[in-house]
Amino acid sequence: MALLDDLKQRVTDGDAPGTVALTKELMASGVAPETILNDGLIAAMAHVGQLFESGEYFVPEMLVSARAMKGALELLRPALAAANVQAIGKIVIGTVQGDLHDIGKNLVAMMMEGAGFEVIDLGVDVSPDKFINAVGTHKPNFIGMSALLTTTMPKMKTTIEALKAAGLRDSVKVMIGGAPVTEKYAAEIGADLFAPDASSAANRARQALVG
Ligand code: B12
Repeated sequence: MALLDDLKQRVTDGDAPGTVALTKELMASGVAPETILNDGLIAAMAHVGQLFESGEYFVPEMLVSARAMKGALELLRPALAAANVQAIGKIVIGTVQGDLHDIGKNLVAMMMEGAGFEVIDLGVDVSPDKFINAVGTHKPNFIGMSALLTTTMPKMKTTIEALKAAGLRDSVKVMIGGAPVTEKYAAEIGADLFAPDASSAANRARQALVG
């Protein structure tokens, strides 16, 4: 679709006002929010990643693209997270220590909300201690950890170890994700659940809860 291609281009160019305007136009013309998200915004960020890998883009370009995407996500948020009357469970979510990537984590949070979860978002660069404290305070069913860097992935394991040391490991299910994270890695570090994307994250969490 021409408008979706246009949207991808705006995100790639880091044109925030253009991205927001086109997202509005697509929504008004009845395109499903999931289509705008997957075929427009996420596809564009994958392309930005390739441009970074090939040396055409540097950090500032990635950043302006990310900002453009965030603006559009705010618009899609209500449509993606349709109102649910009563929370079916609670999740504490955050990006692990040393890692500032939050677009994927925010999407997971949104889809969780849409699936009826109460979401406590700790933000980025979340230390194991901060996760532990939040588990103690909020008593969630799940803790969700996101990592986008191979160098920060080990913090997921550190956090699981810290949960064990605090005697809290059995009180929560640990769910992990992020581009470099795999099902195999989840098994290796003793996480309970892995999901490759935001919608399957919400589905798997709901399934784990209701069976
Ligand atoms: C945007 C971006 C940035 C932005 C982040 C802005 C922001 N607010 O998030 C900025 C410019 C800040 C940035 C900085 C850096 N980045 Co960067 N960045 C990216 C980029 C282009 C896109 C990431 C993204 O948002 N993708 C879109 C979202 C929707 O996808 P996602 O995050 O994977 O999330 C989905 C799933 O993984 C899953 N998921 C995510 N989290 C969770 C959590 C749970 C619980 C579950 C179940 C599922 C789940 O669901 C999500 C939705 O479907 C990627 C390239 C790429 N292809 O990933 C590089 C990339 C991740 N960055 C990279 C690098 C190297 C860096 C820097 C080190 C660069 C530098 N030299 O400074 C810094 C590190 C800063 C830091 N300390 O964190 C590398 C990492 C390489 C590696 N192997 O570790 C990548 C892969 C680029 C590359 N190809 O080299 N980056």
